[in-house]
Amino acid sequence: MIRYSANITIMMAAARKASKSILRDFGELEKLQVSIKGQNDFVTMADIKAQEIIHYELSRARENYGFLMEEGNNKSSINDNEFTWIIDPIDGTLNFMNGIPYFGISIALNQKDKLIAGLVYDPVHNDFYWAEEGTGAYLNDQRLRVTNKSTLDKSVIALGIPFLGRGDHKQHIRSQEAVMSKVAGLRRFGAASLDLAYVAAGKVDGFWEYGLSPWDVAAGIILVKEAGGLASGIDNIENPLLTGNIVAGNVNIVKELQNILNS
Ligand code: 2AM
Ligand code: CA
Repeated sequence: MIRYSANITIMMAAARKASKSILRDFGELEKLQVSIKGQNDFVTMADIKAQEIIHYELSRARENYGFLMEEGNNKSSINDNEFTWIIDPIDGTLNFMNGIPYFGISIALNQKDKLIAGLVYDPVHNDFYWAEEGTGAYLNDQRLRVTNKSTLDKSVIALGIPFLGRGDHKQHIRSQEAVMSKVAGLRRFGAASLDLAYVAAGKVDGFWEYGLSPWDVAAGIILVKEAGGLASGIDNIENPLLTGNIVAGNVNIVKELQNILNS
């Protein structure tokens, strides 16, 4: 029987509360009960409501912790407080909006210059992917390990694709073409935090994406590390939490992907 720490228990409770509101809204979107015109506002409200619930629950449980969150302008930096929650209330908003059941609630806890806990909750499947520094990574109460593939040819690699003119599309096409010829398969799921949780769980062998935000990757980074993998910068020196450029997987897969992406 797994013992959940106080922090993990608080994070799970906050995510579960928020998920009630998120799933109610997802049900409306799935049943197409939201007009196309009103969809953006509806989804923005769903994001804000979920974030408010998480913010309320976490501040009630822990005083004087900072918050770095996707919605709104009240973003503190991770250097403002000893402890900072890093939150994405709905990661994979475009999927959520389109009735595609692949999105997550991402909550991480940073202490000074390191991540000490992370949770990615997949509310549709009621799956908690969570990790704590030095304790390992888990899916509900099952211990997780990244896969042990030594080469790319049998690997399934998740990726992010730039959208709406953001990012370098030409460079992405070159990278994707180079990786595509060497792997068993590429997957674009559309929620970076859950993609990283899938790496930790060994559902995919690796993941890369450029230009993400701290709340997309924070929980996933500690999940992958505690599952025995690497979550690094694409150029290997940069900190993916700060730059948003991330490659993850076991050490062999990360090295191979870095070689291709940097050449
Ligand atoms: P979000 O859903 O919280 O915005 C995947 O590429 C990542 O980019 C997701 O984690 C997603 O986080 C973010 N993203 C923002 N806008 C996007 C869009 N239009 N399409 C796909 N991903 C988007
Ligand atoms: Ca996000």
